Amino acid sequence: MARRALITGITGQDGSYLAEHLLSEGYEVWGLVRGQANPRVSRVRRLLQDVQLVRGDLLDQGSLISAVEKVQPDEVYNLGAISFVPMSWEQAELTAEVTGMGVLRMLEAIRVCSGITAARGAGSGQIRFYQASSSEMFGQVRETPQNERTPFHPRSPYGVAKTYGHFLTQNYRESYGMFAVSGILFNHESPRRGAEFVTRKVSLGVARIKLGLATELRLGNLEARRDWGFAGDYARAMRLMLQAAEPEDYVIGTGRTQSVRELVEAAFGAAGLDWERYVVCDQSLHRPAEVDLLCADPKKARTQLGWEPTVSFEELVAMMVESDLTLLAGGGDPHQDSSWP
Ligand code: NAP
Ligand code: G4F
Repeated sequence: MARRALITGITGQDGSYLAEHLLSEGYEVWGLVRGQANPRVSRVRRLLQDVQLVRGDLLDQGSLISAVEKVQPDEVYNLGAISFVPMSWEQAELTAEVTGMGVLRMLEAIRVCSGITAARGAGSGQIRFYQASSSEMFGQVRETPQNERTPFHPRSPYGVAKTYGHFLTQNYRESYGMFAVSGILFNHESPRRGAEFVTRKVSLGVARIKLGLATELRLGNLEARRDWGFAGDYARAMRLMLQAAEPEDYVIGTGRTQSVRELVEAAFGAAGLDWERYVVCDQSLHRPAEVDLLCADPKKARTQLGWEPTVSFEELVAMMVESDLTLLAGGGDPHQDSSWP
């Protein structure tokens, strides 16, 4: 019988790639969607016709219990979150509730629906749980590159909320014997990335300038460094973690790091433009506390899961610029659901 997966965050970038991957692996895939008439659901319906939808919200414990009862999943992937770091300063409490407490509610839904207690434990045939942890937890990094043993020092309310979810996942594994794991994922991008994140902001900015739709691109800190990979590669890693013999946490990244300045140079270069003529540094886009440098050590994932990234930084940037040039040249609107390639 096909394995059944429940994905929270199905309307987001990662939810779409994970759903496609699981469908290709023969899974029956269910996506949790929130809201009375969530406009982003049409994306899922258009792109992922075989995904079944169930209503629920990470803010609502009862809805998660109902969703788990209805779907009876073998695997739950908790990707739902407020994921944009700057928003976590503006709405810190909501971020804590969704990105942090949402993990507790999802784990509790699984525990209650499975009849797990500390005395009885999880046993075999249990629901396997994946938590979308983040390299933002490393924050002000204590060592480079960062691996599974690097201490955390989060620098934003988002990073703090993710750190809570991370330790809680570990705690449910230790307290109840649940197969609960965290993927500590470094930044991953794609043509489906939200327009507010820097890679997509840059690829859209380049496309607008190239097509004569804009004359400048305003950015914040150009010196921050990130380990950027392709989202499709990272979706494969999520599934692999839930197929492992033992529940363990893994760092997922490329092992390379680039500055925002290098990203900008590569993206404008891909369109034959000189970035220095168009980029304007805007102090108001700097963050109250910055994560200066992220660089993964993905050795454990490589040796234990056989996971490797397949798309280089240069290929990723070129893919995003090309996609946005095609989108905007065809009159597409990046904020419309129909824009997803
Ligand atoms: P994304 O595109 O921003 O998607 C976030 C998803 O969370 C959306 O589907 C959103 O659904 C859902 N969501 C928000 N509030 C919710 C709520 N109250 N209840 C249920 N769902 C809710 O993020 P992403 O890039 O795909 O990232 C997926 C996960 O990985 C997130 O947890 C993120 O923090 C984490 N992560 C991402 C990266 C990265 O580089 N992309 C790296 C490390 C970790 P709506 O349509 O309802 O808003
Ligand atoms: O693209 P970003 O907004 O991503 P950030 O903050 O690294 O977070 C992303 O990756 C995390 C994993 O490490 C995820 F957990 C999280 O959910 C999200 O997906 O910013 C990247 C860097 C920052 O240092 C920021 O200061 O780019 C810098 N930056 C410079 N100018 C900018 C801008 N970021 C944005 N969004 N917009 C700018 O104009």
